[in-house]
Amino acid sequence: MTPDLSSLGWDDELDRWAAEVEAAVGGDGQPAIDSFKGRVARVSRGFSLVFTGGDAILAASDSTRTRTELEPATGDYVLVQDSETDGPHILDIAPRATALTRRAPGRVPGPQVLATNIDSVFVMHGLDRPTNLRRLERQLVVAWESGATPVIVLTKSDKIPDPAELQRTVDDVAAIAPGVATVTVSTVTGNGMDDIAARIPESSTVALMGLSGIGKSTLVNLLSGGQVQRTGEVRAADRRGRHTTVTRDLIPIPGRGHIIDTPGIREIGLWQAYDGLALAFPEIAEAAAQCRFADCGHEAEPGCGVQDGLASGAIAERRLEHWRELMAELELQESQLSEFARRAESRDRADANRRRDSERPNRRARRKGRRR
Ligand SMILES: Nc1nc2c(ncn2[C@@H]2O[C@H](COP(=O)(O)OP(=O)(O)OP(=O)(O)O)[C@@H](O)[C@H]2O)c(=O)[nH]1
Ligand SMILES: [Mg+2]
Ligand SMILES: [Zn+2]
Repeated sequence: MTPDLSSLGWDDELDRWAAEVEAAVGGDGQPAIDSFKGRVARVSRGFSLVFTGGDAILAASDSTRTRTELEPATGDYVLVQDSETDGPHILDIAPRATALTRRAPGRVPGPQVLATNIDSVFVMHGLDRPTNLRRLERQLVVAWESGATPVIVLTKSDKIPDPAELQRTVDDVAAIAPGVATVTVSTVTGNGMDDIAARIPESSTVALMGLSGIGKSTLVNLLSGGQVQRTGEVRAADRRGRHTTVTRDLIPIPGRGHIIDTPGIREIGLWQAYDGLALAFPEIAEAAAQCRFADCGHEAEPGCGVQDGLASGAIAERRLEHWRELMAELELQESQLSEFARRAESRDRADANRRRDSERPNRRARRKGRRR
């Protein structure tokens, strides 16, 4: 049995969406189809595991029978249609309230959706390794861009037994995360577990993000009260995890909401995350809004709010440098995208020309034939 639909977050709005889809498919307002409402709990090899409130079902999502261009992602609300001949398939995916998206690995710029319909993102860092503020800032950009609320979770707090040292680390991290709560947790001592649980209210969904080996799945197991996720040792030599989790899984937390556990990602690529960048660096975004020129480069222009912020100490030099780098990454992506679009367009045009050219001899042949 899977959690009931309302605890999976299914609400009236989704009911209305489902009714519209069924009416459109059935025609004449007749829901002529046999369909289930559900939520995608895992995607693997072209199949989605769907929680329906009753049994979990495996549904295919192929382009011919699905009414949407989207590929299902863990967290999606879906309608599944059953067919006697081919078995269940995903009929449609509901509009996503939020989506955690990164740039897909590879040369061609494109998005990869990691988790959808989430209320918050736990941006996680393990206290068994040095703090990397730049990595946290990058992760926060991605988390904010999702539309959900980021929370920084520092795991393995038992690794820093000295309370003063632990507090210093928390303060350092909190300083680069304006407006974001920072919490510590240990699955060994139980520190912070109540706080974490309180951040997963009933029928809400939290996505986990962070390096391999920092204890994401261990936390999920402890909260869910079972060994639902496999966990792995960290190599002592370089503290690297072993990429134990390989799929993105929606896991019910009894009496609470759901967690989407994810595989560790070393360097997360940004995907069109201008809003996320502004939210992760609010002091810079606010200062830039004060600049005299809309296209201010924040270098030596007169009336630059960002330079004023640097002078007053409201903006830290290091933060501004990183913000510039991330902004440059987004702008490069944008130019790559238009370059790819331009190339695709000229390819299409060349194809069309070739088709026309190859038709020409036939036309000529036909004309010749008529003349004869
Ligand atoms: N000391 C300490 N070790 C922990 C804690 N939480 C988890 N670990 C250990 O950290 C190692 C990695 O844990 P996992 O839960 O598999 O890590 P993960 O983040 O899910 O890793 P991936 O699935 O590879 O992304 C395991 O050996 C855990 O026992 C903690 O609070 N304190
Ligand atoms: Mg894991
Ligand atoms: Zn400026």
